[in-house]
Amino acid sequence: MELADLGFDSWFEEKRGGLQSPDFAIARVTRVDRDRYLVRNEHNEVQAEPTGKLIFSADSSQELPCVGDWVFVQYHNDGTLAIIHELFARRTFLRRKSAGNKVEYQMIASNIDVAFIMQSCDLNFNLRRMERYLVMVNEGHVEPVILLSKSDLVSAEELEKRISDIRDARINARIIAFSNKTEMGLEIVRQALQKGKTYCLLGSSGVGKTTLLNHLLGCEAFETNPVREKDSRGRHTTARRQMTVLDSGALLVDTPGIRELGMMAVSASVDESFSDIHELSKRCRFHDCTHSVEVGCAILDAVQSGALNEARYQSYLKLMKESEFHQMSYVQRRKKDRQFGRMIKTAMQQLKKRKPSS
Ligand SMILES: Nc1nc2c(ncn2[C@@H]2O[C@H](COP(=O)(O)OP(=O)(O)OP(=O)(O)O)[C@@H](O)[C@H]2O)c(=O)[nH]1
Ligand SMILES: [Mg+2]
Ligand SMILES: [Zn+2]
Repeated sequence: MELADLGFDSWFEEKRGGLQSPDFAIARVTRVDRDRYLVRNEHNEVQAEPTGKLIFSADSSQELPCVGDWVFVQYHNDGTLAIIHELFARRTFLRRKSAGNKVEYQMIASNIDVAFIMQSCDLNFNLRRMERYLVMVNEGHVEPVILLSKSDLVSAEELEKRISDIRDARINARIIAFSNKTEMGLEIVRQALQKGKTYCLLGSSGVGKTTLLNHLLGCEAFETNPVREKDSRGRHTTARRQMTVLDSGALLVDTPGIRELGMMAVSASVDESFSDIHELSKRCRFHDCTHSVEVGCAILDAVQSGALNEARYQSYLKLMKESEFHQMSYVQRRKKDRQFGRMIKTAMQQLKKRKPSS
C-alpha cells in the first residue's frame, strides 16, 4: 500500500513544505478512542500518542489529532508505537458542537471527500435534521450524499414521497435509498465508493451505519444493535470513530450517532448568550410566559421602557424557538413556523400598543 492509497495527494504534499524533516514519517489517523489513537502507514496500523508538546500547546480539542488527519510521526519500540509530532493542515473537516453550554467544537473527522448523511425511512426521517447535517457538512467543505436506509420498512410510494419531500425542501444533494435487509440499492452505494477517497457515515444512532459498513466488508466486523421499538431510536452502539479500508480501496469512517439535540449548528445555549434576558424572564408573571403577548411579562416591559433593545429581543425570541425546533418533526415545525411568524407579528403590535403615544 502507498500513502496515495490512503488518500495522500499533491494538496498534502504541498502542505508538507516547512514541516519536512528526515526524522519524520507520514501516517494517517484511523482511530480515536478518547486519548488513544491508531495511525496507518504504507505497511500497517500502529498505536499512536501525541507528544506532550502537541497536547499542551493545543488551545482546544480541535487542534488535537482526529480521524482522517495526516500526521508526522516518529516510530518507537520497533515500529509498534508512533509518536505524533505534528498535524498537516486539514483540507476538509466535520465538526459538531461540544456537549455543554460553551460554544466549543469537537472534530468528528477530517479530510473527508464525501459525507453520507444517513436517515432511515422510518421515524428517523426528518428534513429539519437533514438541513442541520447539511449545514455542518457544507461548513467543512465536504460533499454531501443523502443515504436513505431501511427502505424495506416503507412502501415504494412512501419512499417516493420521502424523496420528493427532500427535493421540495430544496436539498439537491444526491440521494441513494437502500436496504441492508433486502440489499436493494446496495450496489449503487458500492459504486459510489471510489478507491483512495474518504467517506464518512453520519446520522442518528440506529439508522444502520455500522450495518452498512459490515455489509460492504462482507463480515460482521463491527458491533450493531437493534433499535427501540417504540420510537426506532438506536442504542449508541458505536462508541468511537474509526476508518476502515474497504476491499474496493475506498476509506470509510464510521461514527457514533450524534445526540443531535443542541449539538449542531447555531443552537449555542440561548439563555447563556442572552443572560440578561434570561434574568428578566425570571420576573415574568407566568412561568410559561412566551414573552410575546402576556400581561406582566418582564421582558416586554423592558423593551417598552427602552431598557432592552428591541432587535436583541427579537433575536432572542427567534433563537429560543429555533432550539425548540430541534425536537420537533418537520410537519410540526412547519406548522409552528407559521404560528411563530404570527406570534412575532402580534408581539410587535402589542409593543406598539404599549408604547405611550408621543
Ligand atoms: N429493517 C432494517 N433494519 C436495519 C437496516 N439496516 C440496519 N438495520 C438494523 O438497525 C439496527 C441498528 O443498526 P446499526 O448499524 O447498529 O446502527 P448505527 O447507525 O451504527 O447506530 P450507532 O452505532 O448507535 O450510531 C440493527 O438492528 C440493524 O440490524 C435496514 O436496512 N433495514
Ligand atoms: Mg454504529
Ligand atoms: Zn415574559
